[in-house]
Amino acid sequence: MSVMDNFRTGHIAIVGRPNVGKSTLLNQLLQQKISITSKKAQTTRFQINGILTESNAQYIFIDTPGFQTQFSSRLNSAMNRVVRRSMHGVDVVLFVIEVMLFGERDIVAMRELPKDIPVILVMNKIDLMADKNLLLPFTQRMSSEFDFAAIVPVSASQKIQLTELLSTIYSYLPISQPLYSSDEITDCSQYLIAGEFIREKMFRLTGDELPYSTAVVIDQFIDQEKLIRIHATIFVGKSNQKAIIIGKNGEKLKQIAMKARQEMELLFGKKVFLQVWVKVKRDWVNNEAVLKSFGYEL
Ligand SMILES: Nc1nc2c(ncn2[C@@H]2O[C@H](COP(=O)(O)OP(=O)(O)OP(=O)(O)O)[C@@H](O)[C@H]2O)c(=O)[nH]1
Ligand SMILES: [Mg+2]
Repeated sequence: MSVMDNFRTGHIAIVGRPNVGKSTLLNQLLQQKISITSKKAQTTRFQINGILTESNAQYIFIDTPGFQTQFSSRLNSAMNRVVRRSMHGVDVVLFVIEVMLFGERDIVAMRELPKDIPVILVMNKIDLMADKNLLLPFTQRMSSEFDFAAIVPVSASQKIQLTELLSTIYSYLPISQPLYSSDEITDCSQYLIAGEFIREKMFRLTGDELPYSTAVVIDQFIDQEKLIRIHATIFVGKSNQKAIIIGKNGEKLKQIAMKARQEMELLFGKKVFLQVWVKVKRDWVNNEAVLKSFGYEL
């Protein structure tokens, strides 16, 4: 019997309420940034797939938007549909929470968990725990909340216990040949990732001034031999938000575009020429036509 006969491959959905560190976990497991992260809740909007291939297994991770419980725009309902759909047909679900913080919004997200697929509880951000003695009672409490297949405390950002998490996931993966070649990191389009990288830089460089209601549309994506040409438009809800993004003498927008371009070049392995515009589109989070143009199924 060869090694390949024992090879395991499976799909793993990463779910949980906003801001628990799902995307950070994905990036750290892959050791490559493909999913955007921020201090703000509701950062991830689309399903982002990341592929990790090791000598004995291929893990296909599905990062999802944080499960929305607080606001009820059409965008939020569309994001929740993305989460629900992502759990269909996977081999394992990672339900991520912040250690010691298990609240109403986690409970609402937990109700969505499948009963017929192994669910691993990932208690993230253990680096923030002052008193490690509290871990055991918290773990015991969590094991009474749901029939978890396993419970693993980790710190995604500090890379604590990620190897343990991987070997726990491994034990639930089916024996199967890899579906992707070992150098593939994501099957998401560069088009989608380019838009996400711009959105992340916008979050980071505008601080708290900018509300959640911004979106990025890629108008043009031309992949040439040595260069990718990208034209993008940032949509905001109000004209004062447009001013915040553009900044004094256009400096802020220049910074956003420069930083996004640098990360794209790193991931795409090519030079990128990026031009970004800002436009006002009122209440787009409830606009069916706009949401459809962003690729949501309504
Ligand atoms: N201290 C600490 N912070 C973390 C850890 N993991 C993630 N974070 C931080 O938590 C915040 C949210 O992280 P994200 O990865 O964007 O969270 P998310 O669950 O993907 O959020 P949504 O996409 O909005 O649902 C960021 O500021 C991260 O730096 C961790 O292990 N320890
Ligand atoms: Mg995220």
